[in-house]
Amino acid sequence: MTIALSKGRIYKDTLPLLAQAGIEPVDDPETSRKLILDTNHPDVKVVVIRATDVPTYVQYGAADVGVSGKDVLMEHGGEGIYEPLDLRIARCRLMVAGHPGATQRAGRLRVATKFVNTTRRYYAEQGRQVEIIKLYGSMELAPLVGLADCIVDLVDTGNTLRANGLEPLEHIADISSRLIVNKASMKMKSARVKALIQSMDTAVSQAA
Ligand code: PRT
Ligand code: MG
Repeated sequence: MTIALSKGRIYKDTLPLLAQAGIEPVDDPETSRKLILDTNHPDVKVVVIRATDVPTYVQYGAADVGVSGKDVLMEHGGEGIYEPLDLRIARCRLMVAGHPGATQRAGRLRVATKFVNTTRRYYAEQGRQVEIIKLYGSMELAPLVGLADCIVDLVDTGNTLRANGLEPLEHIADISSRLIVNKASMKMKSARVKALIQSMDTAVSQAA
């Protein structure tokens, strides 16, 4: 069984949940350059990849399971993937943010974001015409330099927005990380995958 994780907060917060399922990686991705980590089980490997790539690995069965933020799953679309468990980790909110009143002005809003699909869907539901500008990071800069009226980004403490004179304006979705499973693996490796889901579910309840 192969498990796809991303470095950083998801890896850190998933580790205790995997440990409860008896799975412990042998190497530390923060210090090792290995992309495939061995675990205490010879037949369980962990691949460490970019957060946005996790659903793709699971969709194509390159990993049987993975852990992915709901923001990333919404953007990916979820094709070929089951999402059986909310792990309740790496929680934050997806929000529209900008200078106070930024979204009030008439006409077509310019919105900078890396969440292009989700943003398009959000404004389509609102019936509002927007121009979406795709960025890959540092979205907070866009309203400061006049690149966009507002941004769609993840907000946790709000410190990043505040430090740049911006405010959260509209709530789009509550975000947490999900256990995701390849649809074929759910059938072909049913016993192993279901045992993992069960153990992690118990660990999540205990953490709550
Ligand atoms: O960093 P990289 O480009 O490799 O990928 P990534 O940014 O997708 O990965 P990572 O590890 O940064 O985030 C992984 C997942 O963590 C995201 O997909 C979210 O589901 C979740 N998560 C939870 C967050 C945050 N909280 C968060 N605060 N992801 C990012 N942030 C960023 C946010 O984009 C903003 O820049 O933190 C800043 C805001 O934080 P506050 O506390 O200042 O509001
Ligand atoms: Mg990041």
